Amino acid sequence: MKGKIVFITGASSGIGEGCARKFASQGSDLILNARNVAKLEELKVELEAKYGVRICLLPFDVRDRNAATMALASLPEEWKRIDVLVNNAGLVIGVDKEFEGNLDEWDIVIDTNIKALLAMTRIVVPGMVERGHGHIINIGSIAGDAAYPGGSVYCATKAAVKALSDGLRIDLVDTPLRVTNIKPGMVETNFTVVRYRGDKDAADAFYKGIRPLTGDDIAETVYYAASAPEHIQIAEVLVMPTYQATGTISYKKKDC
Ligand code: 8X3
Repeated sequence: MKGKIVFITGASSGIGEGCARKFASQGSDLILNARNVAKLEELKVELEAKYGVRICLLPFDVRDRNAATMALASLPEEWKRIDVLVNNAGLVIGVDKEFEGNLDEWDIVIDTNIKALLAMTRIVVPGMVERGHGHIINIGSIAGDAAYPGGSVYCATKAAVKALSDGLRIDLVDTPLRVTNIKPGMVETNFTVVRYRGDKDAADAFYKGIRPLTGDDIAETVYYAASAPEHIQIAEVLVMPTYQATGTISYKKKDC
């Protein structure tokens, strides 16, 4: 992966940040996107100094299609040759029942998890097809496999990520491009704090009694898929902590 250009959305924290660290440690050059410019700049300074890689920052809200188009178009030619697109930006707000939740919050979730992922794919993949080279790695979720209580809309968006990944793989079947859907189970990141609308105690309680995965753990799987030999397409990976069995069944120890 040395010298490859890897574009990561939502790179300022969690799985996205983990991916930035992992790919940089293996010598890849990075295009990092997120809204938090200060965090991106910090990451750029740290990873460039540590690994001697080049990092280009593209701060924009992935939901803003025009900003995304303009940002990508503004890249210098050498940076436009993206080898790997990691569609990571995603979120959930609230744990409401489908008939009780806030439609404006659900707009944000649907626009980010589905429409922005689709837009990034639409913007980046034509160049990959033209160059005959590229890998699209979507961060789906175990939530896309089956709905669970309080997760209706989020689960629907991640089921959509699976369908978009499978559909893209079909549409690219006569090309050397690869498409991967990584489906994490319980991962402890700021994601859960946002899910509980900033209630850190509720987020901590969610992981009590089980050792969740970290963003770095998922980054290992993303890297595994990206670095597999060209003739191997890791289509889908479900990654859970030990002691988790499904989206709703996990074993939580009482005293830890
Ligand atoms: C997040 C994983 O288990 O909260 O995609 O659905 S889970």
